[in-house]
Formats: sequence, structure tokens, C-alpha cells
Amino acid sequence: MSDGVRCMWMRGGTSKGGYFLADDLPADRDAFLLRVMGSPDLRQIDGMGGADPLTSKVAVVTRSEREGVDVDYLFLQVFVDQPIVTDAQNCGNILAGVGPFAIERGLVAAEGDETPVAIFMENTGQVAVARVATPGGAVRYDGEAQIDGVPGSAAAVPIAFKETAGSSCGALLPTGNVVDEVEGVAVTMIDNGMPCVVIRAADLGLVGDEAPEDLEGNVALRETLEAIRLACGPLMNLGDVAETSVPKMTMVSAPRDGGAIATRTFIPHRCHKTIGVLGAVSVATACLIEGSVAYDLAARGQGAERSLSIEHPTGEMTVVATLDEEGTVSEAALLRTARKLMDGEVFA
Ligand code: NQM
Repeated sequence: MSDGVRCMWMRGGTSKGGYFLADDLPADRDAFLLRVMGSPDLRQIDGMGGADPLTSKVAVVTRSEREGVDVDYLFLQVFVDQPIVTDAQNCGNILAGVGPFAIERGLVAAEGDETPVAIFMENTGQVAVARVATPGGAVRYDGEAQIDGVPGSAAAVPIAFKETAGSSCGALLPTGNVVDEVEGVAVTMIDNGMPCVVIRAADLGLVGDEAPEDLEGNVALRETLEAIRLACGPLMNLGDVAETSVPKMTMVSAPRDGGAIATRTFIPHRCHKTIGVLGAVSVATACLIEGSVAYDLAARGQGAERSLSIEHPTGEMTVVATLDEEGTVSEAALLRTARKLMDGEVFA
């Protein structure tokens, strides 16, 4: 048996995964992480992964050398069914656990009842600030905040993002167009923290409120989405995306429950039970861009600060978007929660 490697298992938002200090990881990192998760195997029976992309995630954290930044965070997606570990995307849900983890590991000192942690997101090169409850100088996980997709309540971890436009694609609208036609379907390709292809559900013959299992069971839909995705990759400056987990594919329709827009998102081969954090920021941004495929469907509100409730299969996620004078989203904030599940050693 190999030696154990120090690791904390945490729920971050609606995802779950292993949190490591970079120095604790072995040199053959990717092979190690595949063994840890039990990939490739649809059941991940021989590892810690939960047989779902949302529970097969890793955060690698280090003390930051950057001015005004506390820690650097590298997100890694460990594929469930293929021997792939990719850093080609960021993850705002796993991000929610990074602040608590950094404090627990002594990289950041707790300050009063709430400790702000400035996190450089290595995958995309921006800084997020997460606020962690630290009454009495220790991380507090229990609390009253509720997020859809997670039962019960926990301590709030509010997260603020700035300058996420073009995080992976180089521009908010990587093709320079608000709408393009790809494989005969009108799409808005957008990246405000997460590369997303936004498509009207109706244009794919859907209502937009279908259950994720039904959408995953629709083979023709999955083939169509994948054909569009593979064609969009190069157009979004992402190159060949056959083996990456971006762009995400979000189908939108008019809101049902008083929100801004209804969504169903493939990430990209499984249908998300909720929606990713930065995915939600990107879709909320599409709702605010005149002429996008989401614009006419969306309830956008008014003013320089907009609360856009992004409806998803198990509820909603509210994105608070700050608009500059040109009406461009310059900041976004969201509420997440996180919970420490295990602290110890993991074996590969
Ligand atoms: O978009 C799933 C998640 C995510 C990513 C995915 C995320 C984000 O829910 O910031 O959080 O889209 O792969 O963890």
C-alpha cells in the first residue's frame, strides 16, 4: 500500500471533492488523483469519487506570493469514466471550501467573526474574495444559510468575483457576436468566468423544465449538444474540446418561479442537478446582453445592481450583478456554503 497523503474532503456549494495543499501532492499528481477518485470507472467503486462529475473534483491550494492575495487555488476535474484530469475549467462551487480549508491549514489567520480570504483562481487568472465565518478564531460550518441543491443549512460563505469576462476565452463574447448559428441552431457563446454556450430550449424541441434524467436519457439531444459543443470549442478560442469539460451547454427558457431565467445545463455530458457558480454568472450576464438568445426570455430587473435568480432543476441560484456605466457586468456576487466532511490521509 502506498503512503497516505494529507487531504481534507469537503462539500463546496453543490459539489464535493478533495482539498490538498500543493506541497502534499506527489509528483505523479494526475495518476495519483485518478487512483484516489477511482477513475476511470462509471461507479468509481475503488475510490473516493461519487460517480458524478460534481463529486469527482479536486482543489489544490497554496499560500500566495501575489500582492493582496491570500491563497492560490487550482481546480482539477477528475473525469469519472475516462483517465483524464483537467485544469481547463474553474469551479466556483469547490471554491466555496477553499477559504475554510486555507484557514484550517493555517495559511490564513482568522480575523474576528468573519475572515475575508482573497483567492487567486489559477485556472482563469482572477481573484475571488470569500468571507468565512470564524467566530472565536475558528472556522464555523453550521449556520442558517440555505442553498438549493443541498439539504439543511450551513454557515454562509458569500463570494465576490471581479473581472471574470473572457476568463478562458479571452473575451466575454469570444466570436465578437452576440448570436451565432452553429449546426443550424442560434447560440450565444459567452464567458464571464465559465465558457458557456447558451441555447433556447425551444430551439432544441424542449420545454425547458425537463428533469435532468430525462434529458440525459435523450440520446438525440445529447448528440446534438455534443456536435454544437465540438463546433463551438474552436470558435470560443478553446481549441479541440473533445477531452475537456468546457464549454458548458445551457438551455434556457422563460422563468417559471419568479426568477430571471430557467436553465438546464450539460457540464458537458451529464446534466447538472443545479448549475455551476461561474456558469450561473455567465448565463446571468447573457440575460443582460441585448440580442442574446436569453435576452427576450429573461426577467432582468433594473438599476446598476441586479439580482438575477437563475432557476435550475432543484431550485435557483441568485447572482447579484453590478453593472458599470456601459451596462457591462463588472462584478458578481453569490452565496454558497461549505462543510468539512473528513480530514486525514487518502491512499492511492
Ligand atoms: O461554474 C460544475 C459545479 C460546477 C462548476 C460544472 C461551477 C462553476 O457545480 O463555477 O461551480 O459546471 O462542471 O461545481
